[in-house]
Amino acid sequence: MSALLLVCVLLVLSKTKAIEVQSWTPCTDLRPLDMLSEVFSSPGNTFNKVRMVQSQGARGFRLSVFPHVLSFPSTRLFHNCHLFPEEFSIIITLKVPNIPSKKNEYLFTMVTERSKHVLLGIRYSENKLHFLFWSPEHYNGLKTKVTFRGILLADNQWHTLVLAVSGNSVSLTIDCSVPVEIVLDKPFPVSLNTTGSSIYVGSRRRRKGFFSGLMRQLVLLPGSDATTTICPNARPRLAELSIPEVLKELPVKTEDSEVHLMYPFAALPKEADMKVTLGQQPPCTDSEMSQFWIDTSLKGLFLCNGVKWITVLERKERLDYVEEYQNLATTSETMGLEIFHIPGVGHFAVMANRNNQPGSVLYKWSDGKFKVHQYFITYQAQAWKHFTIGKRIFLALANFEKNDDGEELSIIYKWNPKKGKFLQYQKIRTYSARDWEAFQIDGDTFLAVANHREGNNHNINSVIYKWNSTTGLFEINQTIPTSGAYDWEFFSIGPYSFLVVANTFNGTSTNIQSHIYIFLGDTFRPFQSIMTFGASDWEFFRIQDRFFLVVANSHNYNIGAGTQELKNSYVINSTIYELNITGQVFVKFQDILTYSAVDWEFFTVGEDYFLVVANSFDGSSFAVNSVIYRWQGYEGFVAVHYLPTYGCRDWEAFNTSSGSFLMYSSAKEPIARVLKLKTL
Ligand SMILES: *[C@@H]1O[C@H](CO)[C@@H](O)[C@H](O)[C@H]1NC(C)=O
Ligand SMILES: *[C@@H]1O[C@H](CO)[C@@H](O)[C@H](O)[C@H]1NC(C)=O
Ligand SMILES: *[C@@H]1O[C@H](CO)[C@@H](O)[C@H](O)[C@H]1NC(C)=O
Ligand SMILES: *[C@@H]1O[C@H](CO)[C@@H](O)[C@H](O)[C@H]1NC(C)=O
Ligand SMILES: *[C@@H]1O[C@H](CO)[C@@H](O)[C@H](O)[C@H]1NC(C)=O
Ligand SMILES: *[C@@H]1O[C@H](CO)[C@@H](O)[C@H](O)[C@H]1NC(C)=O
Ligand SMILES: *[C@@H]1O[C@H](CO)[C@@H](O)[C@H](O)[C@H]1NC(C)=O
Ligand SMILES: [Ca+2]
Ligand SMILES: [Ca+2]
Ligand SMILES: [Ca+2]
Repeated sequence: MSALLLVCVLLVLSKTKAIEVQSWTPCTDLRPLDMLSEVFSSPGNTFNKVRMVQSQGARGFRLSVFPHVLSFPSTRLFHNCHLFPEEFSIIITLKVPNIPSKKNEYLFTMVTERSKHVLLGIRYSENKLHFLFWSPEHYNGLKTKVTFRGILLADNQWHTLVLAVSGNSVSLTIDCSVPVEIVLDKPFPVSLNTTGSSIYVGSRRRRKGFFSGLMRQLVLLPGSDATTTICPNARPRLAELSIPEVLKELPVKTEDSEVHLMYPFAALPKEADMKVTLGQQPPCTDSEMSQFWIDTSLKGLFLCNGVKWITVLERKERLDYVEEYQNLATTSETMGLEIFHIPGVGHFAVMANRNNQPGSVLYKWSDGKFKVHQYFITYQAQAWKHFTIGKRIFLALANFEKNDDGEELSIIYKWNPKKGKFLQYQKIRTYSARDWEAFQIDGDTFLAVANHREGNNHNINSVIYKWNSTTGLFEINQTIPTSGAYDWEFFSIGPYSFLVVANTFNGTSTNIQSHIYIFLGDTFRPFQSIMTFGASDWEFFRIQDRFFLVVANSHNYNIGAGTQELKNSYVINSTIYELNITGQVFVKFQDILTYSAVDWEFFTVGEDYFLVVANSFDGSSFAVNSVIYRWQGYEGFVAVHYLPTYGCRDWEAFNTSSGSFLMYSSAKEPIARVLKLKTL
């Protein structure tokens, strides 16, 4: 027998053995078992009287229902075998206003369904806490009762208890303070059989002794003492190992901070009861307005706005909400926005301002805010593009109008590290330039300008420039005919390089083709044409091994040939395309209704992917919501946040050491806003 074969046989043998000897596998996974979540997600449970209450800055459930409703079979926790763990801890967070003397209330119990024996449980009274368990030596329902005295729980404050059991020791830790230990005569049973029992939350299966407070946490942690995990804690009274998702802090607007929310939370009472319905989707009409519904199967929380249920929280959600962080008064309305980082210097935002004087502004991020760093005289600036060549740092500016000398020039600026400023480097003749794109292919640096029109003629050439390292200047490399070009986007997939242009208008219509080019040999060649509607932006992004392009369609304007019927609409679809790799063609993936969309920005938070669209106009008003969409796999992108914006022009996402941010410019008011992404 070869050595390799021997190893295989041994592996097979030991595997067989492990299966046969059941006691080798623990009865539960050694992870926190959230009993409060379990009771709400138990199938068949119908709730209509559970209230979620927010009090002293935290939320809990008021369990005012019939006891048997708040239970679930123990097998849901102990699925491998039916023995309760020998060593464990129980973590409870609760708030009790008061309790009459002599009265006892149960926090939870494990009760056999047939004989109604309490196998294990915790109850408390005015100044005591009792831990009860069944000892197998006693056959008449006799229990061991471990009593902690001088425990004042009913003081209307949040408290977190950890009861830890190991062998002969039972210890109780309240609010992460010093544990109190009680040593038992006999150790906790090694084989407490849970077969045929259920866990009751807030009762011992009777109305008597029902828990009257708020419960926020109820967790069984098999195998260890949770205090080492959750203590010490900045908020010891709310120390948390695991709580139901819906109790986690909600984005309720508070009066004193500048938290700006996208949902109608502001009107909600802060310290008041909120009606919560669980189970199947209830109706949502005027009378359910401002009520919550917890979808226990999807573990989502929804708010009724009087018409339909709005998603407030979903289990998987990481991006929690977006809050206003900085309102930046700009000297004039702003078009394009570019954010970049200079190593060793810091983060910068440069904006294309409408007015020539004092012109466009470069801001530097310092002390957590953007502050003015440098002004540039610009002529209806449209966009900036940051790029580097080796250690050289550049900004390319697209000017839309002629300068005071009647010359129409766009400017490349270069960073001067000594002066800490950008200085003019090269002037390039452009035609109502809308955008610059910078990219590298095989070590060569290119710049592409989107020439929008010359006089009234929109059908002109846009130009690709190439860096000549001998002269240190950009020189014309290729011209490409465009129609009212608004944006260039470069992307690469594997070894292939692409450029896509957003063509807005050909002089009579916005319903025209925008083209994707592929770099083959030494030039860009047509790859694919896509029908667009006043296309103003393309954004390329990848999600795992999939490649997407999304177009911002801003305007559907067309005089029907023959009919002379005028189409003039801003509320139109913008479309996401996905590359079919075998077909080598982008195909429509998803339509998203937009309001004169002028920019898309793709960003990630943790493991989630997002798109934010700049909606700028609905046909009558510039006050329209821009929208954040989250990638939800086969469902595509789903709207998750609505952000009120005014004439929104450009979105950028960036990170600093203090977090993740979004920023947008407004073409209709002299204010740009920085939003902070709050994550769970
Ligand atoms: C637990 O009790 C059930 C029913 O009384 C019994 O069938 C089962 O064998 C017991 N399990 C253990 C591990 O003792
Ligand atoms: C770069 O500029 C020099 C000087 O004008 C010229 O001789 C050379 O051909 C240019 N190089 C390329 C690659 O065009
Ligand atoms: C454009 O650049 C490519 C790639 O560097 C080069 O091969 C080609 O000769 C250039 N064409 C012109 C017209 O300069
Ligand atoms: C512009 O596009 C429309 C629709 O594609 C077409 O009918 C029209 O002839 C084009 N006009 C010009 C000037 O190219
Ligand atoms: C947008 O696209 C959807 C789905 O393709 C379609 O049902 C809808 O009619 C489109 N809306 C407009 C305004 O084109
Ligand atoms: C991709 O293109 C190929 C070839 O045209 C086609 O057979 C295939 O069905 C396409 N796949 C998808 C997902 O559309
Ligand atoms: C910003 O940080 C988030 C969270 O760490 C990360 O997922 C994302 O990729 C970063 N984005 C950028 C633009 O660096
Ligand atoms: Ca671009
Ligand atoms: Ca974009
Ligand atoms: Ca952008």
